[in-house]
Amino acid sequence: NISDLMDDLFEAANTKTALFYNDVIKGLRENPKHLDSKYFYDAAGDKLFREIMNCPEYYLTRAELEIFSGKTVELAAALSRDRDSFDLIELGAGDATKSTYLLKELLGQQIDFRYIPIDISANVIENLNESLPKVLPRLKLTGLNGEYFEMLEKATSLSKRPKVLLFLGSNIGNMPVDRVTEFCKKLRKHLSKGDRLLMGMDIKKNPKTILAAYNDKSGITKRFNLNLLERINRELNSNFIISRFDHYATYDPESGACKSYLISLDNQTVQIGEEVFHFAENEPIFMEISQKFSFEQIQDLADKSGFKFIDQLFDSKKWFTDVIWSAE
Ligand code: AVJ
Repeated sequence: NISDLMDDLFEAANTKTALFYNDVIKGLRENPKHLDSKYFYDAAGDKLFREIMNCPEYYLTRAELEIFSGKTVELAAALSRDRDSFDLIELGAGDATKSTYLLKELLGQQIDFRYIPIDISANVIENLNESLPKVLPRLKLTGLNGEYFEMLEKATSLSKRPKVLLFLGSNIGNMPVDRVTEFCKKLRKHLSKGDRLLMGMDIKKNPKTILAAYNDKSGITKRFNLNLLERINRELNSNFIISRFDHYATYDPESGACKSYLISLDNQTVQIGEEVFHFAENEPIFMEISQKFSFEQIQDLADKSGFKFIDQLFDSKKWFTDVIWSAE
């Protein structure tokens, strides 16, 4: 009945808010303070990220789009070779602009597959359920809203067909570099031998090009970062004064780590629920890492996490790569 359904919905929403609250409190109690970049993506954050993708400095999306629009046939071949049917599972699907090229090509070739986009944003999945059937009426589609591995297990419980995992947009770069191998090993564990992984990775390049992508002139990346403080204000009953924080991005060409921080512009206290936090003048909150990879690092990652190299595609500038690996 309706009232039970409402109770369930409220409970789910409350659990989500409680997890968000706990992560925020925990991160801000630590030294150095940090917040988890997975919380960037509420409705406002999704919109700001779409604006980032249109920034002239943010080359990543355009480079990967060039691969997906220009090398669709090669991609489709590498993924569908030697199999009759499969599930095409996308981690962090976003608006699926890039994958839509691939979906169209696979449908055109009459290949038997189901598209299973997974996204942490409920918003994103609702939009895909709405928009994809309009452009691709023959597409078999099951959207899943939640955390990658929980939803990956759910996808496995729904079907036993071979899997192709898409993990695009250099989302892998959002993990601390020491956890990237662990993450790929975990992906491997959720796959069977011969299943495939198509992963978008940003390549080390001129440090100025990289830094500019995370420090755009129009200040959208700054608003994107500050939106997390606004989201905390909106959802967790807090009183951040947004103008008292500034965005700071760095890139270390040695390690390939591009990091962003919010810097407290003065001595201040902020109340979040029952908790009070002190921010010293110039104290940073670490917000996000966007790791860049060398070719050696990429091959090393495949070897260490149980994958075999199948193919690798590039944009014309060789700034970005989509690697295709097979589970060993
Ligand atoms: C969505 C994780 C790929 O790290 O490049 C863009 C997020 N942050 N600008 C990235 C982001 C700031 C983006 N990823």
